[in-house]
Amino acid sequence: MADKMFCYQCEQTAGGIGCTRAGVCGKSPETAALHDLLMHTLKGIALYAVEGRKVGIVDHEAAVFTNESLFATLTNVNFDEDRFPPLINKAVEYRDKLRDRVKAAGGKVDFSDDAATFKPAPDKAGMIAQGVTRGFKADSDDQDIVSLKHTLLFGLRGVAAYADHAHILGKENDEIYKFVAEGLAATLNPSLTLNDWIGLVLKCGEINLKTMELLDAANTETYGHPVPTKVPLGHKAGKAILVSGHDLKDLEEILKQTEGKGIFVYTHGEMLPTHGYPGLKKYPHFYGHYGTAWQNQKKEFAEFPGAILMTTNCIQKPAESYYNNIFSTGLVGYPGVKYIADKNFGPVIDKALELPGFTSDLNGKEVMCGFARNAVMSVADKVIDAVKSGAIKHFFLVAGCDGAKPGRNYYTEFVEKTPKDTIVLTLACGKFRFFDKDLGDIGGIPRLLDVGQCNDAYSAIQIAVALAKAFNCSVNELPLSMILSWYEQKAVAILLTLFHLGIKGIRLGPSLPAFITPNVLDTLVKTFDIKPISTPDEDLKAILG
Ligand code: SF4
Ligand code: SF3
Repeated sequence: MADKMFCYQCEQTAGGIGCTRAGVCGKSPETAALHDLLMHTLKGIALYAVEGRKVGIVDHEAAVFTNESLFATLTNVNFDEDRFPPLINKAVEYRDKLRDRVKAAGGKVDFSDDAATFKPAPDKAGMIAQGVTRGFKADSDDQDIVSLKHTLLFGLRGVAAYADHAHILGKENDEIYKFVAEGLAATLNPSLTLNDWIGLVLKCGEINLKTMELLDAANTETYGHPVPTKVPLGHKAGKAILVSGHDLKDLEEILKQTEGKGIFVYTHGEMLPTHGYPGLKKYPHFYGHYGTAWQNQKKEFAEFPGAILMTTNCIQKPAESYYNNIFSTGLVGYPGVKYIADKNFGPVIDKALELPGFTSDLNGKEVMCGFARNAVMSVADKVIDAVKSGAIKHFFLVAGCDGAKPGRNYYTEFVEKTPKDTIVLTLACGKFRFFDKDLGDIGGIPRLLDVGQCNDAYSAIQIAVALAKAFNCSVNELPLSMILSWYEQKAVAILLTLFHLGIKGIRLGPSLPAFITPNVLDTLVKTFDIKPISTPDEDLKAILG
């Protein structure tokens, strides 16, 4: 049977090769085709954006639009096919306007690439047909080049996501826009060599570091530096709203708009670390955390007695029982899920008031969050002394995405088995495999430190850099091992940043990306000593000796 689509951007891709009938994530072939056509059009914009800069033309709006559109095609963000035709038309409009400006300024515009010239079909069905022939399978050169090209494209989706978060909080860096355009345009250049591609992929890691630094500044300048904070996992009797995803501004809006309404606000998934921000934790009705990682949402959301808001990834097809209670905003979309475009969350609030809410208090467990770079560095002397005295023997960064595969139990077991004289730093939704475990402390320093969301990877990097500085060595020489889990494209961007920083010996799981060819993997192994995870016992033995 002919393939209906091709997507292999995430860890759960079908058979470890590619989704060809429908996405394991639930993405339909039609939505996949529209994602592909939008991506294709963004490459067209990029060609003119790169040429425009040579003649002094920078289209800021088109650059912001490009990042938003890239974010919309990230795994588990937008499954709503009706949202894409307007985006594709808008992209073509940006492309053609930019072409005319570049032409008027004397720049090069005579591109014959289809991405630079194609005309969108007048309707959704026609666009789907156009997208089918313009997807990832259309790249047909050397397989290793295709592998690196797609690594770049997926890395750019991650960069775009982080840049979009920063932009929402008013922080931008033109260098990011410039590179996103250069990277997208490069994918249309058939004369680039394998070495050029390796350079571009590493440069993507460098730009992602700058992007994450920008996002860190956006978050901390807006909401203050996170402080260690106890977060209840129970609930309060009363009406309830659950906020999921990664967007701090949306959460703040919900908190503001629910003030005095008798509604408690709970976090879900990657929103857990937001409890540590002074600018958010000040709201008395910002109560606790509910549920675990994204892949458990069908069960957990069905049991939540209030309204639910998805601000970014990862949304899954809602079950009938809560279809009417879930809302999306920003770039998130799911067919039939009510979309809030204007950040007036009145409909979410009305729904929360209409639903029963929790009928009694539940004093459940508590977990700690807020160990971002500022909090950890404020006790740096204590940490350094503990390392010098031998009280802390090793640090593990067990970080990254969660997912549905049973093999992800590795991370739970790994953390459970870490010796008592070691510290576990964690970030992103993979932490839900072990976030509520009581690992104790070492001289008052908790053994499990939650650095934040995947969006806070910069914070973990800064902690590692500070430790290396204190011990006058490189990060690779620290008693620090990185045990990473990946799922979507933000994790790809972070991995490229770690390569850019020259970090060696990363253990990656639960499986390696399908878009990495054996030759590219071989280069990564030789250069960065990257390894797949094996078993917790074997890996701990290999690390600790
Ligand atoms: Fe498949 Fe992942 Fe693509 Fe979804 S995002 S279609 S699961 S590869
Ligand atoms: Fe998780 Fe989707 Fe990647 Fe932010 S919420 S880490 S998977």
